[in-house]
Amino acid sequence: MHQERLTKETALSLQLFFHPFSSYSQKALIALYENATPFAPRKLSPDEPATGAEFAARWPIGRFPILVDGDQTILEATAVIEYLDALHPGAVRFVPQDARAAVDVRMMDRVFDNYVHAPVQKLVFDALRAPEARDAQGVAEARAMLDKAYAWLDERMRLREWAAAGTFSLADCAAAPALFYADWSHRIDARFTHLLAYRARLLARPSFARAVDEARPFRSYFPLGAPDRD
Ligand SMILES: N[C@@H](CCC(=O)N[C@@H](CS)C(=O)NCC(=O)O)C(=O)O
Repeated sequence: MHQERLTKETALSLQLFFHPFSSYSQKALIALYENATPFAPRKLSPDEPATGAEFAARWPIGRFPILVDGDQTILEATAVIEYLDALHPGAVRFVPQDARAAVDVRMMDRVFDNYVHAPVQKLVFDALRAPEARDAQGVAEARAMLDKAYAWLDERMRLREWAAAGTFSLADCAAAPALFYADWSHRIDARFTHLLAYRARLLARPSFARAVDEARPFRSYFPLGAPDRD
């Protein structure tokens, strides 16, 4: 009984500073939802200036999500998931114990962040700029990067259900929002059937489906137009 209360109190010490429509926030939310990990949602919104002020004090770089656990602040969605896996583990483990499998998972997490998520952000941030401040060359480079990433990932996913290690992992938490918004930003060509099927599997995963549903009210914020196919 005492142990149960302690476990609950420890878990409730978790706070996530995030926004539901933010792709990197969704990456962390997937991990929390997978294991039904209790946490206090600290939504960043103009209606919550105190939350914004606390977030700014904790992380001057200003990128979210961040996780707070007691006196620890964990920055970067990958580190948030690694932290949850190590210190608040649940039935779904995000980084395998096996060293080779763990490297594969971390490698694919980097692939999704660097070669899908980053170019998508470039396209989105560029679209939010005033027309005279836009960066045509940077946008063309981001689109070219996505084309290369889609082709590589399509082959990678030809015989795989999940991105790495034969099981749902950190890599899939990274992949889900990255591929979700990638298709909205630079459509994944229909010939990439394995990649599109993987994206559909991610969307069917209850943890990500929940994050997508919670973000629906904010779709009008998407500067490139939010399609209603998802
Ligand atoms: N490398 C960071 C990226 C986080 C990130 O770029 N978050 C976006 C939202 S998806 C953000 O904070 N945007 C606000 C801004 O750029 O001011 C991570 O992995 O968590």
